[in-house]
Amino acid sequence: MARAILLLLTLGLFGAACIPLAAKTANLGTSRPVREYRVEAKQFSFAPNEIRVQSGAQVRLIVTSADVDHRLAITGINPERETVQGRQQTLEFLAWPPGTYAFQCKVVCGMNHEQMAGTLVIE
Ligand SMILES: [Cu+2]
Repeated sequence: MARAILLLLTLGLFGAACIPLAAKTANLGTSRPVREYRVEAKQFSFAPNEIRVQSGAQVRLIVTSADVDHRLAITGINPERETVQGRQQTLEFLAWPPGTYAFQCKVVCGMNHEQMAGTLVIE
């Protein structure tokens, strides 16, 4: 009996833990128009350094470099997609939840690399 109760409790907790993940996956599965933004990276800034997007939008950032390799990474947004391909990087993500997110360059690209930062605002 105790085993059965423990099993039910475990299954219940696992199921509750899966609900937010299932909701997030369901959002990603819908087809939305992609909003594309272009960002130019060069020593030692991003242009624009503030990007405003609508919450719920599917966003594609196309980052190009005017000089050396850079890598734009947005804290809290799809960190697994922080990759660099030559001198162009494409980041695609669902703009959710609303808030202000910092982004920065993750490649040490010169003396003032630390200044390469900006803000993504999901409105
Ligand atoms: Cu850099």
